[in-house]
Amino acid sequence: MNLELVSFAICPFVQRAVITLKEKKTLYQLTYIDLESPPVWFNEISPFGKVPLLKVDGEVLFESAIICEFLDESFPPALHPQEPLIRAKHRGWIEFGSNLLFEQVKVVLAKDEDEYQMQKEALGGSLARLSDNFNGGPYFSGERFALIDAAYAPLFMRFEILKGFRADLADIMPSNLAGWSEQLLLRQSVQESVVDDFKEQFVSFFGAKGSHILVQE
Ligand SMILES: N[C@@H](CCC(=O)N[C@@H](CS)C(=O)NCC(=O)O)C(=O)O
Repeated sequence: MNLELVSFAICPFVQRAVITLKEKKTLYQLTYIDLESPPVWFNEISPFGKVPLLKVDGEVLFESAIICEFLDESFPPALHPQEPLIRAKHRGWIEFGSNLLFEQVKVVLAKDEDEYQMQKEALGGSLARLSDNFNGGPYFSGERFALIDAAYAPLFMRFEILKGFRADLADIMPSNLAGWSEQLLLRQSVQESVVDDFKEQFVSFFGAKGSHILVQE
């Protein structure tokens, strides 16, 4: 199978697919595009105009959750739980994780302190809800790394970077999630899932958009 993942270097949804590919030790090609000025070919094949896309022998898949499930069904080891009820619950919490990523971006994009505090509170509320439903450790469902772990690692990686700019963010990270984050960020597939200068690219991208917390005044 010929796999080509269409990527934007700092996209957390792309990162989920990269982690999954690395867990599977599958060969793939990465094609980076500039999302601010996407090439014509990309707009022609991306139904929502979003990354990631996975080209499979020329066929196009879109949406990170669908891409990750396709990879999981196509290459061993299986990462999604086998039991339908548990798998359905994981799918729900993966979707919750997508929402958390959007809430995290709102924190980053806040233009002033008031907006930052408001968005931080919203993100904190969602993290608290996740925390109440996290009975795992070291990973979401215990000892085995699952697809849901690949879905949450990008959130925690960005959270660590942001904490370097605003230490007060640590206050909204519940301790059980902090332990989960630590485990995920130690994992090889996660560490190798981003470009070497990820932090610089992340800070520069959102800094240019006027991020209150990233731009040193
Ligand atoms: N629901 C999508 C979200 C993907 C997404 O929002 N990608 C962003 C980059 S991180 C994007 O391509 N944005 C371009 C746009 O919205 O025009 C998924 O899970 O794949």
